[in-house]
Amino acid sequence: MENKEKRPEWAPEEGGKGFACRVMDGVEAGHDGISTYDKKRKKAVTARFKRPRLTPKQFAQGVLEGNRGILGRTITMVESNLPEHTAQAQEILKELLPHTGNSMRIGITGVPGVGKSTFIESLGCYLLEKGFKVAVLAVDPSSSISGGSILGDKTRMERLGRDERCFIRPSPSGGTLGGVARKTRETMLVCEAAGFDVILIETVGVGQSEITVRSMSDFFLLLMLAGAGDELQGIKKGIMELADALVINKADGDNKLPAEMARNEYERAMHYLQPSTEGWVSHAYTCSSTKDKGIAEIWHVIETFKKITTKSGVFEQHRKEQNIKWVHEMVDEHLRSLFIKHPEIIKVLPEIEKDVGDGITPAVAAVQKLLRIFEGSA
Ligand SMILES: Nc1nc2c(ncn2[C@@H]2O[C@H](COP(=O)(O)OP(=O)(O)OP(=O)(O)O)[C@@H](O)[C@H]2O)c(=O)[nH]1
Ligand SMILES: [Mg+2]
Repeated sequence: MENKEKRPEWAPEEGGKGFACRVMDGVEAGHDGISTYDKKRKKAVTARFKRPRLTPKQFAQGVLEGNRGILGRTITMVESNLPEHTAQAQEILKELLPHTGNSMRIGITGVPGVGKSTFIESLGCYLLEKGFKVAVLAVDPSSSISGGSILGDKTRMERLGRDERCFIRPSPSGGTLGGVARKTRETMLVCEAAGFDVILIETVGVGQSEITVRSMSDFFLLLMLAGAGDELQGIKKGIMELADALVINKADGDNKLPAEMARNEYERAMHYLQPSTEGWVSHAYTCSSTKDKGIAEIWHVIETFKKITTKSGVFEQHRKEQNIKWVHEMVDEHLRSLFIKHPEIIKVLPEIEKDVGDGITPAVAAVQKLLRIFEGSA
């Protein structure tokens, strides 16, 4: 830096060159946090505090020690789409993997407004009181558009959000459901390594996302409402068959009796369904998430489930199968993305689609042609 010395205005005239005080030009950056105009870049700049770069081992160490800042940074890396972040996240996960698997993973689904977030708040607070550490995650495939509905939930889950022993993470946004699922799964593993005992995963039950969340949870809970028909709730038999427990929420006030009646009805209907988990009979319950009623009973059901399935080996078997299925899903996702992004495919696909649509080319022939193009130049 050029050392331009200036005499300060208040220097005595007689001080001459030998005056001991010199004023130097300031550094042209907002190093004090106040933005300064950068002449070269022609814009205001604010110097940022640079966080020290950590190695994957240091990240893993921080997570294992329960450092929340590092936990957040690790999850941000897991959720990033930048190749260098993905590579680093994998390194960290490798370090963390031996410390994962010690939580109870609970998936919670139901139609919008059924009370999933409120239920999570109530159950979460109950678990904190019992001394558990709780992490709340979400899978919301629409969040790429809306920015993540659980963000609003953070204010809804007010009691939980305030507690140090609870960690709430909104749904990762962007990409396909497969991409969102991968990020949530890995986030779940990071949370386990950080010592969270219970992971609650919220997803809205109106599409594919509940099947995805089912495939990453040990216990799957379906929240329902009394009085609304099955069709109205968008609940298909298939979803009921995925559930390890069916809970009629909002069983309070005038709704208490209808909720009890709905419970009886569903209890009967469940006799005819395939059990979701081998050796476990799913039942229907009622609860009020706003009044914290029935929550302890549901936790007792979950604990009993864990005991029974651990004893029979189904618990471990499930997780193994889920991991293997996950590998297959990721391979599918990767191959599909290679295919869709292939320059030759991009070129020919619209025309082939048009021919299939117009009935000129049979679908099978179109697939064969596409695959030949893909394999030929892949
Ligand atoms: N009376 C009563 N109201 C409830 C209960 N649980 C939730 N609610 C209310 O139902 C509304 C929706 O609750 P949420 O928890 O946001 O529902 P959600 O299923 O998470 O909704 P989405 O995230 O939008 O899918 C809120 O106004 C809650 O206060 C309950 O047990 N009793
Ligand atoms: Mg919600």
